[in-house]
Amino acid sequence: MRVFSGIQPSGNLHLGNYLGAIVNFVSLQNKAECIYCVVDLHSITVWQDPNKLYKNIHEITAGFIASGLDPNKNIIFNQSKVKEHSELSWILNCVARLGWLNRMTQFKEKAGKNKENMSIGLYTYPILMAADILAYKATHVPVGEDQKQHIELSRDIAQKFNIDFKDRIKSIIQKDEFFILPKPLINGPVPRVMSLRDGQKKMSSSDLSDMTRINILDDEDQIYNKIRKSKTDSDVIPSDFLGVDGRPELKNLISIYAGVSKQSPEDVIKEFGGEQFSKLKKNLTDLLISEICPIGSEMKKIISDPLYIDEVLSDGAERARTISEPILAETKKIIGLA
Ligand code: AQP
Repeated sequence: MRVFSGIQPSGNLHLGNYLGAIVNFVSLQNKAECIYCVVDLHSITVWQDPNKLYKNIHEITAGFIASGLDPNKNIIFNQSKVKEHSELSWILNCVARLGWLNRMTQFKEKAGKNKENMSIGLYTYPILMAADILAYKATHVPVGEDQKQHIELSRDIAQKFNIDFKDRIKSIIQKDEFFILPKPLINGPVPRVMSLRDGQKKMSSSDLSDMTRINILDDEDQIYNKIRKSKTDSDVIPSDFLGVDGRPELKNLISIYAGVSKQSPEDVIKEFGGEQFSKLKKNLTDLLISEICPIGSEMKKIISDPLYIDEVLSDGAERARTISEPILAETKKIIGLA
């Protein structure tokens, strides 16, 4: 079992990243060989302030370590330090089909009506993601639910490569398949955390309003304010989970509460059934402060030691390259470039 996953350094590491992905990263480190990447090349598919990007790369790295990832046990690095990602991405651009990319819903959602003005990188983002995973022949990819379609695309690309170059693969490595078809692991405590201001939209680092998300670096007052002002409706809380249907903001708060307290949403609903939102919000605030603030404090400590973070990233990149270099070299041989 080899695990690969990444987080963009687009600023504001948030509760969605934590509950959808990072909690799972931490539990996998004792079960598998894990490679965790700060995907900086992905982040520049939308504008990033160059004065802040390197600081954001440091922040995500600090977030990984503060959440419990051991940089000795896991490979932690930033994507742009390992050139195999970009090189394999170009090769996979030539394997993937336009029709496959046209079906990617994340591009449609992000581009909206403005797609002519989006970067080409944003459109081809899922192919770089396939290269990230396939460059390590990762078997499992822990992600939030929003990335499911991209992992399916990675599988399609791997499969097409294996079919297109079947005879070469057989003669060069004496196997039927070269790339492994990666499996998504969408089993974090909350696979899709929604915005605090709109229960139909996912919590995201790129949302212009900071009130939509809990950042891992938020202090107690910020968490208190954001939960207090989070959108709700005027009905009381039902006693049965079926009663949350059609009430996305309630469902989101209950799911977050359940994910952080390690209970089922059904048990949480029983606890708050018949109550006003104020009680749920108060208890959720206390719970989030006790879970998130210690990680945020640890993150700040790590951020204050940039030399240490640079060491972690360089060491990780070196270790990552020992895996991805030979895989890219074989890929080039198979397609006839070497
Ligand atoms: N709201 C979320 N709920 C559950 N999981 C989430 N993830 C992100 N948001 C949620 C998971 O976190 C990992 C890193 O994702 P990312 O860096 O793409 O996410 P982001 O910080 O939220 O970035 P943006 O700006 O919002 O980018 P897009 O819109 O491209 O995702 C992934 O495993 C992701 O599933």
